[in-house]
Amino acid sequence: MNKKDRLPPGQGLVEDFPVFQSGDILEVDRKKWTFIASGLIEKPLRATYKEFLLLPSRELTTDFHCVTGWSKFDLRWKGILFKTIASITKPFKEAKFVEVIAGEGYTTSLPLSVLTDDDVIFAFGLKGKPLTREHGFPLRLVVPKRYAYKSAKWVTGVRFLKEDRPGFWEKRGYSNSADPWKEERFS
Ligand SMILES: Nc1nc2c(c(=O)[nH]1)N[C@H]1C(S)=C(S)[C@@H](COP(=O)(O)O)O[C@H]1N2
Ligand SMILES: [Mo]
Repeated sequence: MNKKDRLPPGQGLVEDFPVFQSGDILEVDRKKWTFIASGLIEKPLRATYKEFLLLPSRELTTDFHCVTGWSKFDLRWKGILFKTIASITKPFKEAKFVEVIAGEGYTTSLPLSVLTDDDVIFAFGLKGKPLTREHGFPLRLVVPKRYAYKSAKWVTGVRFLKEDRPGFWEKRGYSNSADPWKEERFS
């Protein structure tokens, strides 16, 4: 695909990788950090940083689109596919949505069917290096097909739910479906 076709409507390409969040850049101690998967799943999961890194990992190169209008191409992430977490935790049939829990009260939510796409990853590495603090160390979600407020930084866990629980920006007037190709910016 050529560069123009890869840019969703109303977006502008940037060369640097901006840092954006609602509050402060968090400083997370990886020795104290745990990842917790809970809710409507057969096998709840609790993993330390070391344990999380031992799960089967993948590298993926994807594009990133912020709702404020910038897009960044070809970010090379390393991490654990959401699909892998789903196969380990075995969501019940009733689990239709997932609330992603991040530091300092930031949450976002997505349908389980969106998260099990092949390009959705819990990233702990970027461009061959460990993820930096400002981009979400120790772990962030990356959902390339949605505006980046769905790509939560400083993730601590996921909750599998029957009904949707709109997150931080979704409650503040931003689109819950957040598809950049349909320019779903606001609700
Ligand atoms: N925890 C947390 N994650 C977050 C946000 C936030 O405010 N808090 N902002 C989102 C938004 S709006 C964007 S554009 C991306 C920015 O990611 P970056 O700083 O790695 O570029 O993070 C997303 N993830
Ligand atoms: Mo954003």
